[in-house]
Amino acid sequence: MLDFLQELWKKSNFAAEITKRELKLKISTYKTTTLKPFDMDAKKVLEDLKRRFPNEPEYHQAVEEVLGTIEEEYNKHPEFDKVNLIERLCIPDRVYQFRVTWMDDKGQIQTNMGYRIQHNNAIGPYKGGIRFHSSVNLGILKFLAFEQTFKNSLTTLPMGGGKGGSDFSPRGKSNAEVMRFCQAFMLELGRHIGPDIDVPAGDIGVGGREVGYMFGMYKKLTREYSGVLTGKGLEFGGSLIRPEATGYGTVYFLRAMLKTKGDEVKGKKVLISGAGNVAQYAAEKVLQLGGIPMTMSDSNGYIYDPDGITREKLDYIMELKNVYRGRIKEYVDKYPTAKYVGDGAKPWFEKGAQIALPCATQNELNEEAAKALVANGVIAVAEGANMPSTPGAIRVFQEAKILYSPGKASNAGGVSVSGLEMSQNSERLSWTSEEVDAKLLWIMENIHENCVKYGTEADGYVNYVKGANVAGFMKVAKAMMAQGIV
Ligand code: NDP
Ligand code: 2IT
Repeated sequence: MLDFLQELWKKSNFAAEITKRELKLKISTYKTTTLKPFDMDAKKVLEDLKRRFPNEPEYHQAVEEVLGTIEEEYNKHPEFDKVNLIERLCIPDRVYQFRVTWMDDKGQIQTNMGYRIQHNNAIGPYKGGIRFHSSVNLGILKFLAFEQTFKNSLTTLPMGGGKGGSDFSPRGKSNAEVMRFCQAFMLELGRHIGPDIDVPAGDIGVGGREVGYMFGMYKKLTREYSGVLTGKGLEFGGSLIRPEATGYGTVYFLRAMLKTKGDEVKGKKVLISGAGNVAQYAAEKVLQLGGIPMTMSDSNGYIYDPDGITREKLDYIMELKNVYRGRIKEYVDKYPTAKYVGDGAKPWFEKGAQIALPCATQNELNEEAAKALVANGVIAVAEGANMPSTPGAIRVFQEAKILYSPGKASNAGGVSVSGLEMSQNSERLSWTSEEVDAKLLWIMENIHENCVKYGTEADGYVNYVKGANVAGFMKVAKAMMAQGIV
């Protein structure tokens, strides 16, 4: 008995010794890093995420951009770190991953991967698009779901963040193949979503056609008619202005940025990338405001029209892309004074423009391209796509102190009108285009105001990245604090 007690005493002393040593180590670490207990160390959080989730570079990139700009604000709130809020915000609530099996037109069985990331639902049901593109993987969707959480928070509407998709590419597939794929995808996804749980919508490769097929299958599976998806057709619960919303919203945001300099869109030449949903309606709004779109692109290359892309020419592009599902290079067959540059070239090196609107995909505008834009006299860059500028490019824009807005602020118009579609579905009413457009404009100007509020630096330069991240973060953080550790 005595032996046993002696042993226990030794052990407890030994344990105390270890604790003392750990404590000393902790104190010396705090001394060297000047961190207080309950301060977030952004570098360490990022290193941990990289170790736990390797091979997801886009996810790391998106997290790094946010942590770098919210660290100061976060550390003013010791209560956040006490409950490890930062890891709970960076790591998705839940990830679904599944195989999608479908039959092609030749009767062969194809398999693709399907995913849905439910990132955070502190302020509303998970909400975010579905992407169908051959490049889709888990890391890309995790970056998009993470970004979506902050973007949705900025909109003022009650929506959490999510994203999903598949490495299936609708390009070159028949309508019947696309339909069979969408049905097979929904067969799996359907059990994880719902109008008050998770509400998907479109993104790259997913437009009205795909949303319609997925909605049809969800309805069949659940025997329920609900607003489970947004971006639906007007005949079955879709909202007016949803197709236009992302592009229009981007240009409303651009206009608000230019206004801070006493400037306007009128008369400005604009380089646009992409030729899909966002790019088309960004070009339309630029034209309406008296600007001149000069370029559009797809993943094979871009067209440059020295005479500008007029309304008539944009109508041709819309028909080419939306009806015939053609390629942008066909533009020069119709308008031979324009040029086409292939081999995946980007439009950023063209001279003579004052504005750039990247509206295609992530990391499509690198440091070299940013330097060319600044050198060629571009005064404003508004992102229509998600994370199109690389970190090096963002540095170039901010060091040159030109107007630059990150996608989570300037492309939030799309998800905003999705939120308005959810409201209309809930009240079983449809609003007019004028009503929806006015609300969209108000939301975009409100996001701009918040960016100015949280992002204005000592010399008056507005760091829109910081503004958007801090404003988006604070709302989600406060909601998470109020809801306890769940
Ligand atoms: P679409 O599928 O309608 O159009 C995408 C366009 O970008 C196409 O021209 C496509 O060319 C091009 N593109 C896609 N991938 C690449 C690539 N890897 N390299 C170069 N070009 C590429 O998609 P959206 O217009 O809807 O989306 C564009 C961007 O906007 C995405 O970043 C998306 O996340 C973002 N976004 C979309 C919203 C929406 O409501 N739709 C809302 C907010 C943001 P190709 O035909 O060759 O693939
Ligand atoms: O990136 C985005 O904000 C979208 N693809 C739109 C999401 C939505 O739910 O409308």
